[in-house]
Amino acid sequence: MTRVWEVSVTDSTLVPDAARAAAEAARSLGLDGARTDAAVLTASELATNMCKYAGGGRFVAEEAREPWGSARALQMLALDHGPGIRDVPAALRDGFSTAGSLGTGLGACARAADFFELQSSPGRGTVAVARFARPAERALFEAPAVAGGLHIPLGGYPRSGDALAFRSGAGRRTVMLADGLGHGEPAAEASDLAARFVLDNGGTAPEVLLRRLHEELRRTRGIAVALAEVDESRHRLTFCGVGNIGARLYRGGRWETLLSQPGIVGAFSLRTPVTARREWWPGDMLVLHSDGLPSRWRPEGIERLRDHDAAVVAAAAFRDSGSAARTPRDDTCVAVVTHTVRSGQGGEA
Ligand SMILES: [Mn+2]
Repeated sequence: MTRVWEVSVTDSTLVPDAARAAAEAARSLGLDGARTDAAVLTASELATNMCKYAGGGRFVAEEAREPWGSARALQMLALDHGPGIRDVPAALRDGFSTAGSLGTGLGACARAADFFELQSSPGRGTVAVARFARPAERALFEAPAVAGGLHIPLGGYPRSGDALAFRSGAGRRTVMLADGLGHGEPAAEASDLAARFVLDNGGTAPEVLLRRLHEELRRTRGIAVALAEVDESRHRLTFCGVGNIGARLYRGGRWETLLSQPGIVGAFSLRTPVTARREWWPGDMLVLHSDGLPSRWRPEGIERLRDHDAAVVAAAAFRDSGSAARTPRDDTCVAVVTHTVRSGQGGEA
């Protein structure tokens, strides 16, 4: 389920690998020839730019779902630790090319994709996210996603042991991030089972989901998991977690760490879930991450990006937590949920 095509684009000879990864991912999602061609063109441009202007970077293709729904799209991510782009709007105009900045072709990427967003922090690097959907579902993916994320499997392995699910039902919106114990196939089986269970059980409260996951996953290795529900009409966020998943809430202008209980879901006995309840207002943001993100990562500063697409925020968090020299020591997954009313659209900012 969480199939990931990752290419470390360290020099221009690897640009075709990124294009091939995009083509394989597009085919596995059932995109038609025209959308596949658009994805391949975009992958080539992004990979070429990373080589030319950032000394290389990481290209990742995976399936992404429409927030809280079931429509699926191809999501491609380019991430580098280069000097960054000072003027992003100018870089997206055709014909723009300056030494030390990104070159031509980004305007073409923005036109080819159903959704395209570039975020650059001078001195830290650049992330770009592009999504490609089936023709009938393109409209569902045109706006920046309010919920999204990314997977980076350990060592370029094609499946992630971490899994992510966003689901709505009965007026509830639930996000789950699961980290299967260890890595490789058995870890992926456990976390994928958890994601499917959450997708099949929309409208279930987090503490109930947690208990039911514990029974569902008995025959697996088990998972660390975080579950959160956002209820925008009641301005309420509910959270419960077991094991090592980072959970950071930006609420009312400051960051708070939401704590999980120790344990493994699916193994031994599960203690009574401890549920945290917080308010949830426009401008608030929740970040969940597996332990592939270094424990020293601090979210401060990421809140400035909360009007961006959720996967762009997740990618920027991953970028800023590491460097070109650092290779994660475990599967990494980062998920971001922002309030539907973005801080720039009124409400409290
Ligand atoms: Mn892990």
